[in-house]
Amino acid sequence: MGLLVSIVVVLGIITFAQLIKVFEVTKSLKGGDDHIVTDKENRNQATLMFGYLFVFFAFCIWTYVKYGQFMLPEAASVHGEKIDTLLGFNFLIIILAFIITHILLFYFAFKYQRRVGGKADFITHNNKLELVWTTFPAIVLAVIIIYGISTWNEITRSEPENALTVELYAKQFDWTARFPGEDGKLGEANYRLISGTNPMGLITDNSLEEKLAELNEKKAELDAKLLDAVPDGKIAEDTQEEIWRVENHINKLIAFQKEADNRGAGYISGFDDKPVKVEFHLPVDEPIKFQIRAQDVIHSAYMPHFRAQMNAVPGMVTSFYFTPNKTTEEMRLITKNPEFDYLLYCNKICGAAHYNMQMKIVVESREKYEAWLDQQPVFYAEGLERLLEEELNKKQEVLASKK
Ligand SMILES: [Cu+2]
Repeated sequence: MGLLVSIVVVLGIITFAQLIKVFEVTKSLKGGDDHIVTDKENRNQATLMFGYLFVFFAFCIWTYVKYGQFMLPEAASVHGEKIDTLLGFNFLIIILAFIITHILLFYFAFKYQRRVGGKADFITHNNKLELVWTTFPAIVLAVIIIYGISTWNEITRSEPENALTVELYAKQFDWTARFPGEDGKLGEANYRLISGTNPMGLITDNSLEEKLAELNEKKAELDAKLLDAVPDGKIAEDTQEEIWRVENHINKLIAFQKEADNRGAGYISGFDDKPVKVEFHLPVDEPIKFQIRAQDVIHSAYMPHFRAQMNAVPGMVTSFYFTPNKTTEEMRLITKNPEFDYLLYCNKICGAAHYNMQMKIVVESREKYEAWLDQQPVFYAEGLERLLEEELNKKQEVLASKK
């Protein structure tokens, strides 16, 4: 079928070309020069061009009417209203410039259509024109930029007090949200602690121990391999390098433990942290501080309904604060869509399954939020009590030794 269609298309093109040839040959037989365009033909083209202006504008209005429904609904955060006003202001300027320039463009094409014997003005330079078309856009741009920067500063500079801190952790290809436990504090994290059971690299006393045990085991294996290898051979060389890498890793982890010993407190705030997948909840009308991290490549935490976006960069912690001011239920009424849900997306094309990086966000009352959080399992449940006890014993020992 595809082949048949292509054959028909090719034959059609050949027929059309042959027809044009026949047309040209008959014309040259009749005599007369068809290369001279008459005033009438020019007028027709110019009128069509001006007419196109109205068709084009009508098309623009039609696309807005038809697809305008896919624009984001009203903002669901306090600062979101400021962003929307800023965006509206920019749109106003852009649409005005669009209408004026297009009317001029097509009107001039019509007005200065070619006429037999017509002659163009010869202008090399015009200071007044230069001044107008430099100053005017400069002023408009300055207004846009100053308004934009001041809005951005208003949004990002006012770090709210007593904000609930939530971590958003990105990796190829999913999000994990982490909520603080009873202590209200998120535990520290470091990429050197990342393992199968600790994908976010949380630093807790037990995750340090587990990772150290894993690395020591690996080192023992490598040591044995080195003994078996031919001395000074390629395998020996590679194994030695690997051993140095593992030793370096072990030393870095021991440094973490020493740091804890020096300050006389272990890494305990991470025990009761609650990492959650697929969906997370937020209390309405309370400031939320997001701390954002990435494991592998640059991702971006994008929550369009709250007008929030911040890059997730490996090796650093970025943040964004906002206060959600409409619950999911309220937003369902506003959008008249009973299935409406807030979403967290990844907004950097970070790899093959980038489109999978999505999390549902439920905004609800403080009571419902707390009930939800209570049901989420803590990061290290079994060890929590034991390690807290050990911690207490250690502190007492330290106190006793000081005495
Ligand atoms: Cu991503």
